Amino acid sequence: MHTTVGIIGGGPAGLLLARLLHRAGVDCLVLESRTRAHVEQRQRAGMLEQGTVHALREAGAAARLDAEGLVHQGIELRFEGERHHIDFPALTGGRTVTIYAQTAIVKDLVALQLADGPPLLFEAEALAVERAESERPVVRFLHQGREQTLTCDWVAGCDGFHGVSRDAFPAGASRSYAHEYPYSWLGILAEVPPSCEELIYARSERGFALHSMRSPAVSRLYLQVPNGTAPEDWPDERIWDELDARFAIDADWTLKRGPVIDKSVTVMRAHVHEPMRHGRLLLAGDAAHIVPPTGAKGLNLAVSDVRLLARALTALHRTGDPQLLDGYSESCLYRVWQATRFSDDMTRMLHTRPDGDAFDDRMQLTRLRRITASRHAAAELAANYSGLPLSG
Ligand code: RFL
Ligand code: PHB
Repeated sequence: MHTTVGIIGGGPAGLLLARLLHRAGVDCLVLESRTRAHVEQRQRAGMLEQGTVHALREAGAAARLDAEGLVHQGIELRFEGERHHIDFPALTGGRTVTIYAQTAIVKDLVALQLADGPPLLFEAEALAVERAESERPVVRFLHQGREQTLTCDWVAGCDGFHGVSRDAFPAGASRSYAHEYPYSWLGILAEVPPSCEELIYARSERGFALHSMRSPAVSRLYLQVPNGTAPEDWPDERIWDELDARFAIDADWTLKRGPVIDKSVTVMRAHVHEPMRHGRLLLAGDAAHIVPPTGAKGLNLAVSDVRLLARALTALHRTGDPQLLDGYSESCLYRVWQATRFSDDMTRMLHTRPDGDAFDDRMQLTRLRRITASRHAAAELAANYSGLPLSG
């Protein structure tokens, strides 16, 4: 088997890259280790920057997003019994964000790809990328019980944090920066209309809570919990009581309760792998970097990586000019580090540390007060949250 660009991973990064390359006339093939049902149901992100929406439109994959996506004008910060609206359009010169589930993006992209290509193989697990330094890198993979090889001109490692692409970087050719936070998120999906119009980021002495949504009928909520927490430790009643306590404000407001249809725990970590290219192997999305979800950046970074990668591979294919590809890693990493910094700031400002003291509490509140009191500080948050421009 041979293809121009072998794509490992059929998550948002791999699927969108395949779509963009296919439309530009660049031959490619996607290997996804899991089943279609699994990738379409994995509960994850929901907040899209304007640039992400634009990229999905450019890829011809935004028909349902345009019909069903919920456009938000900002977020709400809650602390000390008060609510504060951060108005994105007013602070950023008109930018907004859109709520649309990652599961829906994946379903839309899978449907397009199965309808008119490029090829997408489910239950095809990449085992290793070999000869990345050569002109003809090879992906060894397991499909239908047989080990097979895919020879490529280029390999795109879009196989997420637990994938195998990163392993093809020889020791000494790369460096990883990692941080694990001393808390996790318990996330639930509930069949109940959201109790708010915009996302609520709440800081309380009991810990962080986030109210998000998936549609006018489905709410998505998160609670900060200790590392090592099992979802079974939290019966539904306990979750709703704790959310009530953390979202409590002095004004009249109630959190609507409903049937919980999904419950899971996510560890909070940051991880950046540098560089994002080794020879003819290029990493994109979670395969190269993970940020804590408090800044809602992971999916958006995956999309901005593949926009740059599709552009670079298309330029090479059309004109033979490798300049964009040579600059790929550096162009991505500026934005990756800025998003990591922003996500880290949001995380530290809103979560209580298990070993925190009264001074830490005051510093968090002082940071929050600065944002709600200063237009300049609020504009900094709004610009980062709604998305930095693609380059620089
Ligand atoms: P994915 O989605 O992990 O996809 C990688 C794919 O590769 C496959 N794979 C392999 N395939 C073949 N061979 C192998 N050896 C393979 N190994 C793995 C996997 O099965 C999978 O299908 O990575 P990708 O495409 O880079 O996309 C990244 C995003 O999924 C991720 O960054 C976001 O979900 C992060 N995130 C959020 N991002 C946002 O921008 N906004 C948000 O609001 C947001 N909220 C979140 C989040 C992530 C969360 N969790 C669960 C970590 C909320 C949560 C709770
Ligand atoms: C989500 O809707 O899942 C979501 C939204 C914002 C975040 C994290 C997760 O910061």
